[in-house]
Amino acid sequence: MFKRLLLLTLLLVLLAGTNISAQEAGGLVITNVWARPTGVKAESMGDAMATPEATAEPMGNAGHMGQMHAVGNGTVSAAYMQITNQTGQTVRLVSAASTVATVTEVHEVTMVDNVMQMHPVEGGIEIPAGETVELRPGGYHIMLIDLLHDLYAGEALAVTLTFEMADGTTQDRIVGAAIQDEPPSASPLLITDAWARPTGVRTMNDMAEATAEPMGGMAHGMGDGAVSAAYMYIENLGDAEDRLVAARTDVAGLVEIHEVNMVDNVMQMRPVEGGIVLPVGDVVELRPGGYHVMLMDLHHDLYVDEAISLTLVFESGLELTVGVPVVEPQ
Ligand SMILES: [Cu+2]
Repeated sequence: MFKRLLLLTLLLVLLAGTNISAQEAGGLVITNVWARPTGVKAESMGDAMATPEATAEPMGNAGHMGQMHAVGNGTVSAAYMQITNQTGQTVRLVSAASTVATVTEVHEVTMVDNVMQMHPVEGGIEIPAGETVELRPGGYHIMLIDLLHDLYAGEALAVTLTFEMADGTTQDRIVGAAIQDEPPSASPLLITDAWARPTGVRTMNDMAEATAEPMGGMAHGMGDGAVSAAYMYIENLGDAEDRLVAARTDVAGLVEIHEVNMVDNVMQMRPVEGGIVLPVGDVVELRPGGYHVMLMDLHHDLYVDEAISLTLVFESGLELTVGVPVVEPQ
């Protein structure tokens, strides 16, 4: 009886909620999000960002500078990505925010008198309908100024992007940036709209009692045993079928590719035999109540505004590491 209760509880947690996706909205497709580690800043950031001259001058006004040094450690990093606009109207990336940095700005690098400078983009980055804008080293980037802690390769951070739509309204999108030294390499598989469920009860009041204690120890017999799940879209742009067969992350002791199905009128979830098939040209959705990447035996709680690094392993041998923001189901 108790065991059944646990199972139901787990399912409730995993079924509740869904997230708005670019594909569903026909909206903004944001991919290949990554950010520089800070540990080897001097070597990897390049002249524009690593040298004292570069970071001291162009970054902003006096008030901004004052703010910079009040809280964090003065270290900077930058996040990059590709944004494809499928909304049918021109949009602008007008601002960004991240909990890892005291100040987050939308920047560009320009040459002024043969000197590279970076500065906030006036009016934001314009993304015409149907086009892709790339944020990359030496060009547009999300500047993370005065970090609250160092960024290490193999981890991830969450960035909230605010877009201004043609009608003047704004739309926020939360993305995860994988922290790594190099840009993601081109891949036939496109991962978008990844998110993971927060753990702990503080974000899900109605499930407080149900999720409070027993899930882990009982279910898996190790660690504090909290569970979560990650969801996303995977589009196969290649010319061969592939399969998502496994995944791994530092934050979980056990990661499995799961599906939910009905057995004798009872919802159950279980590992997907042979992995999730990714047909050529198709977009496969991992979502609550369906396919998901099950994160078990978490080493620590997952909180909103953070992100985890998740490596997806495919049958073809391809491995993709993505940043997955922790987001409350909507
Ligand atoms: Cu599961």
